[in-house]
Amino acid sequence: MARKNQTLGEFIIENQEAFPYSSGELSRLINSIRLAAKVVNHEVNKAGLVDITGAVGETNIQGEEQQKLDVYANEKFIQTLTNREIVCGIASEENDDFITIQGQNKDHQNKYVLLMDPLDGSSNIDVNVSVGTIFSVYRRVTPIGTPVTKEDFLQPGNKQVAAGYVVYGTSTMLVYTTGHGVNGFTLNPAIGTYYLSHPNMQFSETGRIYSINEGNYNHFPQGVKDYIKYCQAEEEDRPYTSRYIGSLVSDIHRNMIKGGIYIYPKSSKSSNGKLRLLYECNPMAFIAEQAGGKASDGFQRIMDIKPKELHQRVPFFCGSKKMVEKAEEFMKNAPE
Ligand code: AHM
Ligand code: MG
Repeated sequence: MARKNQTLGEFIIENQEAFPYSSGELSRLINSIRLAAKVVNHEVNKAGLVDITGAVGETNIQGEEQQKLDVYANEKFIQTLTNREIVCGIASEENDDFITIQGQNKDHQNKYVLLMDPLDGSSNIDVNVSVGTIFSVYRRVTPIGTPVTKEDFLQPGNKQVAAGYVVYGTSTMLVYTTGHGVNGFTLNPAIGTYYLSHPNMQFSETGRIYSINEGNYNHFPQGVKDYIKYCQAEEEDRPYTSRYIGSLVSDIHRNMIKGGIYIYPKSSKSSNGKLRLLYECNPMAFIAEQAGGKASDGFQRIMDIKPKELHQRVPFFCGSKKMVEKAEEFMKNAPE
């Protein structure tokens, strides 16, 4: 039972019982993510001190080379998970190929793979706008005891066993699901503890916010243009409000709390949109569905798409169920 103000540590232990066959690996995995997220959070919060700590490429006062934060976050997550021997492989938006983790005894005994976008929206850091980490966990499909293969990573989203995000915002929050609803934990930075602040998060069935980069309007498919016009029309509960941070985690997080839709469609400039199926869309889709929302590529369920490559991109419509369904209706009706 989720209780408000429970710490994340307490929550993980209590909820481990929800997995009767669990060996505790998944709990340890979430624990490691929470640890890495704290370290990254500390660094993200220092980003504004660039004149003091040194800019990217410079050497700081401790003689360390200053790194770009997305590279730093990537290394921290990989390091934390590798050292704890929890996963057998990691695929990251920052790396061309997946990483195999054989374990101390070189016996490939771990059963989960992790896919992540270590620091999404990182172009926002320079202007002090929220960024996030997105992660997704699958059980490997190849036999335990052998090295992971690409097949372990190229699973459809409906096979995810856990997914979540960390938003480094006005406060830092870890939001995740293991398929039993969505819970959000807020970090108390003074003592480094996450507390359950948002139990059982839910997308309202419909909402009044639409989030899309309208600067690309002229390049959008007709169905998306029509849906935008629908959002702007003077009717009962419309026009809707337009809100676009340009940081996926923050845009989805806000829409989940307030009710809304996020769209990154394909365009005449990018035939599959911008977002990555494995690192961004599938984990957000799992969270959205677990919160009563919906995620689609405009025509079909995101989590049913069989991935062909690690860095595959896909159009993304995600949010309050009725709003996504409405957008799909416009997509279906507009001949291309
Ligand atoms: P990134 O992975 O390179 O950071 O790009 C992903 C980000 C998302 O967070 C955001 O929703 C989107 O790109 C914004 O793109 P655009 O500036 O084209 O609207
Ligand atoms: Mg990204």
